Amino acid sequence: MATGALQALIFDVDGTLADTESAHMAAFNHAFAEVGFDWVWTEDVYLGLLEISGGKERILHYWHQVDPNIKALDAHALTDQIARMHALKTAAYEAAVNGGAVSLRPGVLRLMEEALAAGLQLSIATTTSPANIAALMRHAVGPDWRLKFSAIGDAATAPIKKPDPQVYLQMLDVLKLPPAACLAFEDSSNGLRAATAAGLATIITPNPFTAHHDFSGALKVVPDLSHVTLALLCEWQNSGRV
Ligand code: XBP
Ligand code: MG
Repeated sequence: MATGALQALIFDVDGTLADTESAHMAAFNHAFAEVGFDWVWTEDVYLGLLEISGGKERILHYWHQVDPNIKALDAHALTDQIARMHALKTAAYEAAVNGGAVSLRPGVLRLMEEALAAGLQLSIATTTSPANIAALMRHAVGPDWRLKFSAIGDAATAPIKKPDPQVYLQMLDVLKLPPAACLAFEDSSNGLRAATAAGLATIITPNPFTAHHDFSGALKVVPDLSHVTLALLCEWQNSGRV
């Protein structure tokens, strides 16, 4: 049983379920120090780098920006070095999350529980690594967090990152639902473009790292989900159809 036409909610992770990017930024900087690189990503630098989805992709993008000699590096050695840095970063991020550095944004857990109680399906569509999702959800929801989700798409399932719609198209396929029966929740313009390209109406909850992004085409932009109920989502979804 679901509420009228709305049958599933599909959530982005970073910046939507939780304000994670400060913890990601700190973890990147930890990894750079671990490998002896004198790189330090400040908030200003990271704000710009967030235009690039995916941690490994972001490191490579930055490396091209700061080191003209990168072209001379052996491609395999470069890939290995980035993989090593990203593994150190992911371990540091997990430790930070397990230490309580990140909590779910207002209204997220209540809306999820309300949706499940009404018979809707829940899904996750993110560009982040599976280990990061598990750390966040285990800490915020508990060891059985996966039982709440019918479909989980991430960097391992969808290597073509947002704004490409791959991860959202995967989720619609697994949910066996048309886009019109779902709503997506995002925080960034890359995320909005990915969800929209998959045909999904999208609710945006900006955060300090994405407040300047262009959210035209979103169904709704709200500060957070603290006042968003299932009834309101159905109202917005129906108004979006008009
Ligand atoms: C946002 C991202 C991720 C994170 C870092 O993901 O772009 O890359 O910044 O995570 P989302 P990784 O789609 O959830 O907003 O280092 O694991 O890539
Ligand atoms: Mg996001």
